[in-house]
Amino acid sequence: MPRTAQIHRKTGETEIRIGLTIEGRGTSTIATKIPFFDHMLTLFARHSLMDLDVKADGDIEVDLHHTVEDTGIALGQAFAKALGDKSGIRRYGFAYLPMDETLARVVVDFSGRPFLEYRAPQGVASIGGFAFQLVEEFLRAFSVHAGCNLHAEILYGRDAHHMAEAIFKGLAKAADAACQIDPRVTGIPSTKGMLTEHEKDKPKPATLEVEQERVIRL
Ligand SMILES: [Mn+2]
Repeated sequence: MPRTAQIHRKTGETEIRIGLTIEGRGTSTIATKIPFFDHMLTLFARHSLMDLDVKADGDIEVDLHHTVEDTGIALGQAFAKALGDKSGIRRYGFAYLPMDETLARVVVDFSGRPFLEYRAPQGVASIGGFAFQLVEEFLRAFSVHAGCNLHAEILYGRDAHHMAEAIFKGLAKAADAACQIDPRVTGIPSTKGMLTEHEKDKPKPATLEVEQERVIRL
């Protein structure tokens, strides 16, 4: 049975609808009103070979930040829901992703323990109005809500478009590998016996960070 999830998330700033099918073909319908972000999510679907529909209606007249972050939250929630208790998955995935002069490395563990380690050059130019910083905001929101440990690095690169694209494609390849069912895996691939987040195990820093972001928004 294909692993799928539908997410509908509505706040005063954004309304996001996501449909995700892990056993997909890489097809997508993406409409976020942010052309570069549509480009990134389209290629995420294409290279993860998952099917992805995203409709985001956000307050882009204020800034692109809310729409990008909230789409990251909703996509993370879609992964968490579609993966369920994660029985039989490979759990870990990684990719080196070249894009002309840029090389990105993305490593993911769907551990239930959210953590983002992000390393990219400072002061990277905006991409047609899309601040490069938004890539990190998206990844943080995704990792917190998917419950994954995510390491995303630009090993080297110069072009902002290539650096963003290499990260999204790398995330696609790493997530695809990690979400695959390995027939040799019996049950949940953890010696703890669980990979889903329990209330008492919720990492305080990540939770606080999200709450702080909400406050800053006000
Ligand atoms: Mn491109």
